[in-house]
Amino acid sequence: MQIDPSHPRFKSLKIREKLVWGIKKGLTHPAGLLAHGRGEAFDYLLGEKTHDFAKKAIEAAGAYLISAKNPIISVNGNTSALCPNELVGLAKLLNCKIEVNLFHYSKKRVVIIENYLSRVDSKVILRSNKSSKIIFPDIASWRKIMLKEGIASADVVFVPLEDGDRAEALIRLGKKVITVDLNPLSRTAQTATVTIIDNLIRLLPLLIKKIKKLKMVDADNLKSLTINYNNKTCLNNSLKLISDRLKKSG
Ligand code: PTJ
Repeated sequence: MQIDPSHPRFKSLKIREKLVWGIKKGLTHPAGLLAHGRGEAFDYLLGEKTHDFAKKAIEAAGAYLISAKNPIISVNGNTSALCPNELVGLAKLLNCKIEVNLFHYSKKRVVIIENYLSRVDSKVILRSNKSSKIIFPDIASWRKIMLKEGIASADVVFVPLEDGDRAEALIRLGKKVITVDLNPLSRTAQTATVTIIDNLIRLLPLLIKKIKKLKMVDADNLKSLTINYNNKTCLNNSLKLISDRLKKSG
């Protein structure tokens, strides 16, 4: 659909179109539109801005990712369609791999997403047909399939738009989980080590910029950024912001 750039919701409409395109190409699952709609609703309540609590989370996320021995980026049909260049850019910056891990699993869609991201840079894509798979039985969805050289052996997992079940399982396995979720009440948001409450599209360029800066910081200072970070405070601050905005408009 042709969208007039002067439309007041131009940006938001463009993003929707990208996901619709993602469905046509077989990257995104139709349920991805529902997930996106939920995200949009929370983004609206948050004023479609990157707030201080998100900036704090971005800093902690950067510190965890740089300090990690074996970080990994886990992507799904929404994130791959929305931000392919930024996800690959982040992987290159961190010298880590991207693993496709799907809720609505199909082998075909995994390969379509791997091929799509490989067009940006194939070196950072962990290919499912070249890595052995590990099944984590205590995850009640197809997200239980993980690659041995990827999520299974990672110490820090960056997993935007996650579902709560796997976030909990990854934490139980002793991994640090960094997620992106516009809904501060979701089980993922409440469970993760670091929850960035912001739109993936807005925050990825900020995370990349922050990591470039944090690369100059020594290990002790990176450690104190992670130790001093309080995810609960960030979640509470986001809820307070939503509540204040609602009160003001009432
Ligand atoms: O490609 P698949 O099969 O792995 O499926 C991916 C989806 C996203 C459909 C699947 O993981 C799913 O159903 O996710 P949920 O449980 O609906 O959770 C998605 C969360 O992401 C919701 O809490 C939304 O608020 C949030 N969200 C959606 N779009 C964005 C977002 N958060 C940040 N930025 C967004 N652009």
